[in-house]
Amino acid sequence: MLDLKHKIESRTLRVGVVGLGYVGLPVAASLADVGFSVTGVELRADRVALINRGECPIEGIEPGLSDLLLRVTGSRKLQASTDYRDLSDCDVVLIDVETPVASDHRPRFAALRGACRSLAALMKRGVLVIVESTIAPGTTAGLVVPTLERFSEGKLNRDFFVGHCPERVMPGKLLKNLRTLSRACGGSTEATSETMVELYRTIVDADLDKTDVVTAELVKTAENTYRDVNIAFANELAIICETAGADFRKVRELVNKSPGRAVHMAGAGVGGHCIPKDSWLLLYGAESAKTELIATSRRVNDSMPLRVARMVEEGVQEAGRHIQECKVLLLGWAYLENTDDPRNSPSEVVAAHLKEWGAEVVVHDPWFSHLNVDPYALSDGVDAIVTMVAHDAYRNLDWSEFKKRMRSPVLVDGRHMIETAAAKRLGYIFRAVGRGVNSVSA
Ligand code: SAJ
Repeated sequence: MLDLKHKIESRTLRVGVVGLGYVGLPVAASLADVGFSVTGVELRADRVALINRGECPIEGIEPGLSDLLLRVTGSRKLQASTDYRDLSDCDVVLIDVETPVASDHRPRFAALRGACRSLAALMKRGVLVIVESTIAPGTTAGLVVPTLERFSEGKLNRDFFVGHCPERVMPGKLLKNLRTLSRACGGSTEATSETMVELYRTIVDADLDKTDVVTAELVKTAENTYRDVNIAFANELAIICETAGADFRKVRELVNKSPGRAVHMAGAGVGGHCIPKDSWLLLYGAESAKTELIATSRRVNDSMPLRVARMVEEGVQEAGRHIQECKVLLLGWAYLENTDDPRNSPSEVVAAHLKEWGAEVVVHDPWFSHLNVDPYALSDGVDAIVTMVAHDAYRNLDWSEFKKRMRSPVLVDGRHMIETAAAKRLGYIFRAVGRGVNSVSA
């Protein structure tokens, strides 16, 4: 490990990064930018070609990433390849491949296993392999190490070392999060953790916390599980407010005045690439632990899109219609406000339920070019409008204009975008997450 520390100090360390996506590309480019020679291996030849031309294959607005990429590929400090053999001379290899969770809530580690197997066959003696992908607790010991030992015929902490440093990327803030968020540096030995801190110190301004591998595996999955459980509490409180005829937002505001309270925001569901899956990764890694809250929280959050679809069905019934003859407009397709990321979007689930019941569904979203049409024209003849995403662009809509154009005046608010009194004054049949049918607005 001393040798690696010297190479880090002198910037002669050769770094490999497997997987040049949201996680791998920013870290590869950042390490290259501080002077390391970095080889990125990516399965997709088209992405490799783009990157080597200094072009950024990541969609969306990522401040600083395109310029950084142009700089480090121009200086050839970063080179991309499809060939694992280009990693054979690397002293440290970061693994940044996808670790998805399937519909059975169990992780699919095929990409991780494949990366370890390909790397093991050619990695040099003494290499430090650091998994940055989010993994279930126990995956390093149960999958990464055995695969590396088996296909390298080497031994952990003798012929190679491993670490886990979970990523905390967020689309739109890839470089900012990388530089400003703390990282757990879980090493297979104390010296390994120290070396990891030395390496990440070259690109991270925040805390770098030495720890063991299992703790590092728990940190990322637990921090997102914490958020999911808190959102589930907010959603259940909203359901209680609906039946109690109260306004969740007012209850939340007054509860949060109490020290140490921070009730999250109830809504039409929980989407994205992290929160819905990390709870399942945590549970998968702790199968022997008898827990209930975490899985129940997932079910609560996953029930919210159906709850919103049922509000549409109730609303059109009140308007004297059957859902199967209705047309519904969803405002928002992204999983999160002011983003163009549709992964695991609650809107997709609401649309599926409504279509299953025979309704026609039209979608608007200013962040998707093919959905960024005139929302008022889109509302001609619809029977219900649903606010699914709290995009800033939806803050100043003309609800009276919508009402004029609709066939039936049903409005369902999934993200606290309209006051109850205003909706009723305009003559809407109104439903909202967290607000009873007769509740008074906050
Ligand atoms: N949501 C709610 N109520 C809330 C908060 C979120 O319903 O109070 C919903 C959102 O609408 C969205 C989903 O949950 O559909 C996820 O929202 P998010 O704000 O958690 O955004 P993510 O999925 O991008 O979460 C990421 C996570 N960061 C990483 O995994 C590195 C999370 O840990 C961060 O807290 C979050 O970004 C953030 O706010 O930065």
